[in-house]
Amino acid sequence: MKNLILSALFFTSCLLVNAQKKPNVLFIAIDDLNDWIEPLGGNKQAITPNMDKFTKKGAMVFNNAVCAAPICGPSRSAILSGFLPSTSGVYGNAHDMVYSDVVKKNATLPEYFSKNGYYTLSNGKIFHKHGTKNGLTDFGAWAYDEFARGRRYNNDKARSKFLTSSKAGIINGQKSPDFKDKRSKLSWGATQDTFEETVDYAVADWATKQLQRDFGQPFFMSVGFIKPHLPWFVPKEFFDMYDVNEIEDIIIKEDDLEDITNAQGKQIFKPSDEYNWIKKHNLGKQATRAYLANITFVDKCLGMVMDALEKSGHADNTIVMIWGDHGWHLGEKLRYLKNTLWAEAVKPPLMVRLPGMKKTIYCEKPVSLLDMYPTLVSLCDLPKKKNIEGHDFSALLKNPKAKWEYPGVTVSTSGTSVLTEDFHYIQYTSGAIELYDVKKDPREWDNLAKDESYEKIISELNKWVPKERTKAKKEHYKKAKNYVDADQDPTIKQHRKLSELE
Ligand SMILES: [Ca+2]
Repeated sequence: MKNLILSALFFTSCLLVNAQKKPNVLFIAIDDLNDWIEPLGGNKQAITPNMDKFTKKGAMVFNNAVCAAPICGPSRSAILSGFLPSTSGVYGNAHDMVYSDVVKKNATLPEYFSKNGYYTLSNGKIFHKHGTKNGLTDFGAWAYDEFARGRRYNNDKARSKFLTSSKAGIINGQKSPDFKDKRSKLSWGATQDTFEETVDYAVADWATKQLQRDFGQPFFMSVGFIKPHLPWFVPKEFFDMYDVNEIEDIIIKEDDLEDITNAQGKQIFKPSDEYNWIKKHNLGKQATRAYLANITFVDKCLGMVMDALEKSGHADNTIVMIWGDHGWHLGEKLRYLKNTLWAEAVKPPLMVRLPGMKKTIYCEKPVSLLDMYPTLVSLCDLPKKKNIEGHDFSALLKNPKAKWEYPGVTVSTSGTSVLTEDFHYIQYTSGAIELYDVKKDPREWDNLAKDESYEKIISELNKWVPKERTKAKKEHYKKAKNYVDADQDPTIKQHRKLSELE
């Protein structure tokens, strides 16, 4: 009998050891971060020592990663649901993924990990907004076993002092009378806050504490930073790291938009209001410096989390994925902000560390953030998730030159972008197209779409453009907004039972 008990104990402990062998996942989102980081070199002046340290210690950096959508809500909805906007109908920030027909039936990424033996927890912005709870924005609390609601979103005290009447065009506390578009949040300045008083510090601090826990099972931890999202207000120390007079000008081709025309030959894009405003007041260097200061700030937050991981007992058994939800224009294509199908907006950073990686490895293959879901499922040896649309890139993590037959596809309300290692093709729903030879023309200045010698290439790339576009459900978003508390929304709480999700 004693032997039987001992055998049973031995068997149980073996099971536990096996269960513990599954790697943990640390899933880190950085809002509106483009390639201005040391590992990607998009702006050589960027000071990001922690991202540099992270990759040099061992990580794969994807030079040609794309987002599934070039704006926060739909990009994150695609990453977490596993469906392109054209399938889910989530194209804009006003479309809540929980009302999408396919999302209703399928487990999101954290829910799938929860269903398969992981403890899931989150803080900060990972999902886009899904209602509020006690006045705090609810970034997908319903999808996690544990969700930490930190400080109020956008509560920096100096910022609230600056932004009393309007968020538009405020520079260092002074509102520009020439900036008419009140919808824009393009504004910046150094705050009097200490680093420890910021929202992102609170999220990083939370993560450092969680990493000291023993969960008794593998964990899936999401950490979402809101910088460098607008408005660009961070503590003064980060602005002080960049001398505005030393900031290099962004290289811009003033007639860049003239070769993007419709069937009648009419130019379809104009310089944006923000671009004209910055140009008129000669604020280009200031804007660049502000974005850089915000990146250096978030890099410090990231460093806190990575240092805590190193010191924890989890470092040797944790997969780290760091991603931006889309890119950002700072003058290129004569505009600021995001939500375009050009390279600046569709190419976010993606860096992945697997335990055992010892150096920076670059991969040129055009993977999508949509691919993170099936890749993590594969790396953690969970049952293959059915239905979702991304592709498992775990083979690339072992060999960056492994076979990869997919282009990076990005879908927006206005069209589709298809990126390969050689070409960038854009097809607008209006019918206008663009084609760039990214090896010869990395700034994507010369649109080759009307050159007949590229007809065959265009027809090949065209095959990747989704032919059907599921319609967005705007009416459902209005309904969601009427619920003050996310817990009271029956679509979210009562209808999302893990056992009923595929
Ligand atoms: Ca051009």
